[in-house]
Amino acid sequence: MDRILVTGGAGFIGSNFVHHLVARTDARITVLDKMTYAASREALAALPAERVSLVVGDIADAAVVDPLVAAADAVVHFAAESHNDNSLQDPSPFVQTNLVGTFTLLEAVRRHDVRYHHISTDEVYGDLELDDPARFTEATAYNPSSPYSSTKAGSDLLVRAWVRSFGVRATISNCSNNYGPWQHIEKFIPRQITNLIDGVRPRLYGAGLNVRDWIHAEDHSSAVLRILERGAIGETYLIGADGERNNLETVRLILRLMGHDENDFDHVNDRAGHDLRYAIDSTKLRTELGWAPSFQDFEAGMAATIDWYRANEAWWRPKKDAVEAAYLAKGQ
Ligand code: NAD
Ligand code: TDX
Repeated sequence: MDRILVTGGAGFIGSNFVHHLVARTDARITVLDKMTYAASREALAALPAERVSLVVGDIADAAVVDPLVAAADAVVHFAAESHNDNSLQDPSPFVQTNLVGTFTLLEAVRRHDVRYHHISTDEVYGDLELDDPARFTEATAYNPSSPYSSTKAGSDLLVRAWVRSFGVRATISNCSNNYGPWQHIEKFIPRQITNLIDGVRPRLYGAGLNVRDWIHAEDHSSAVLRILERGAIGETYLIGADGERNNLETVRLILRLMGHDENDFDHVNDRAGHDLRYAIDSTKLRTELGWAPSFQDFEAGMAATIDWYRANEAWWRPKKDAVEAAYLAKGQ
């Protein structure tokens, strides 16, 4: 695979994956990104121009997508509207990008017989009870809760249909919650870190007992590359690093690492339809493809992430007021 098209490569995880490809392969990479509010050119700025080029365009625009797919050996599809809270305010761009955009890419890879990897989320499986010992596996039934997760679930089902009906050479991965550098400050962990830098108390939805299964974005990238290189066509792989903890524990860890009392946070309005718990069983990926995560010390990963947000205030500062104003208007 000499030429790889990465959609959403200017976003949080997509940009991490582009860095990963540059470091671990000889591929030339084209990023196709609409440069929405969630994208950053800065995340790609350090990369060599002879290896990485950026095309600004919409994955739902077939005229843009078709020649880029025709020129690629593989497509890795990260582009999405990615934030649950935004999907509750206005589902429309989620339907357009996550469903129509994926459909547009699938039609192009079908036309040109190009290998395709589809990035998805564990949220397609809905949620688990807090006291349920089970974790999600590749056999868990789809049961999404939000406009975001239902459009991601729909996009996965389109991929499965294009594999079965048209013989598209695709794989799918469903990953748990990512953290690390370049994550938009609308998301839970960077929102609390940047609040504390601003002297504002962290804000926990509801009681804070909801469990998320955290993985470092770098481990997500290494798993995706492994699946791209060795995954079996038509298969789904769950990606997770055994990182379950509830939001209350995560907020307390951030407070402690940033030198505050662990109780210096506020409970705010809960999210509508808030999923209780996500948990990934990644046995298939580990045993069949020999993948293992590198970042297993969540506290060390969090400390490095805090350092990164402290050092990169110029990147997030211009976004902060608008993000907080939108949350405060909802009592969050
Ligand atoms: P992000 O919001 O940080 O980045 C999304 C990128 O997609 C942005 O650069 C944006 O400009 C681009 N984009 C949006 N609409 C587009 C369009 N119509 N055409 C072209 N580009 C468009 O998201 P992220 O957190 O990096 O997530 C990337 C992918 O990983 C998504 O598919 C998401 O569902 C999936 N995922 C995310 C997580 C997580 O914890 N963040 C976990 C599992 C899976
Ligand atoms: O201020 C907050 N306070 C709070 O308690 C915010 C922004 C969130 N939360 C809670 C809600 C969730 O239980 O923290 C948890 C994590 O919230 P998000 O960062 O919004 O992530 P989540 O909704 O779990 O979805 C994420 O993981 C799966 C990504 O945004 C998705 O793109 C991915 O598919």
